[in-house]
Amino acid sequence: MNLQDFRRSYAAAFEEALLEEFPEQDATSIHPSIRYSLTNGGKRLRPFFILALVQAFGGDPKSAFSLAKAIEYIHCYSLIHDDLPAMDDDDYRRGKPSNHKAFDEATAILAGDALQAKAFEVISQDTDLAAESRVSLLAQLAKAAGDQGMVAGQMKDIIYEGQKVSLAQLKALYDQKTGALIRFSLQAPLGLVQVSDQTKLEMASFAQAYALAFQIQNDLQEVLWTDEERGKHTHSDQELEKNTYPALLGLEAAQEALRGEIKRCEEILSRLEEVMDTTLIRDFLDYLKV
Ligand code: GRG
Repeated sequence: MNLQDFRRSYAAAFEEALLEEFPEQDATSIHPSIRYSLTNGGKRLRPFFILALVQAFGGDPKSAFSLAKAIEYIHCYSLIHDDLPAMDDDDYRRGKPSNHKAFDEATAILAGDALQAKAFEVISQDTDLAAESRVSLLAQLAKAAGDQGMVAGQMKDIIYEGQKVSLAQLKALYDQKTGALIRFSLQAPLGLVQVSDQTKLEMASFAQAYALAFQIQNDLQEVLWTDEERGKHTHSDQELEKNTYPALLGLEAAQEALRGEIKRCEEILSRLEEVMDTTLIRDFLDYLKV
């Protein structure tokens, strides 16, 4: 089965599950703001990595729904907060007004807060998972999202504005800001299926390469794509004097770096072919095209 067919077979059930935690309610509820950001066109990259990996290792993707929901809630919260005036100050996200523009700043802050809390709630309450699994997943998610992961990366991103950083510093920032959640999506589900330590190591390397490629691609799109293609105002990284791959290395070297990470991903998947069906995961490389 290819990724398109796999996504088609789980999309409706997953979307329903994602929204069921936030039923439509009266005007005093935070739910309309949360539903707005959950339904405005995200690719669902991270949750489908989780579902596809479980499938690839012979498990039932539905058994990982709570994990997949949790990572999308954290991702959605991070984008809502990232767009706020105090952060990247973006008026548009996915071609539509960002949450604080469609609602207001206080509501956007609360929507992000509630999404983050819900991520931990859904995992902790999934009684189909063993108690030890839940505790382990909660700890891994907290680490990926918090002061050692995504938040640490976001902090570095803010601190480095207007400063020239080294490539090593930029890589470390990306590994936390974008990498932590992607690495979680590719590593945490391995705890739900039977895999060897060697496979875990290979998947960790794949996750690292994929996450870096994903961020370099994002940097390149910022330079090469129009506002329409990106669904938001472009060139904001340059305006904010942010450090990016093209800013540090130049356009061609940044494109070369992206190709290098994609090649690394392909090589790892070739090695993994012996222990898993790599078809679905290989299809995720299509998202890395600029
Ligand atoms: C506010 C604590 C806090 C963190 C924000 C991830 C992040 C940290 C900010 C996003 C900045 C950004 C645009 C990074 C580039 C890579 C990235 C995360 C892109 C968006 O992810 P996609 O493409 O989003 O998976 P969709 O819209 O498909 O859900």
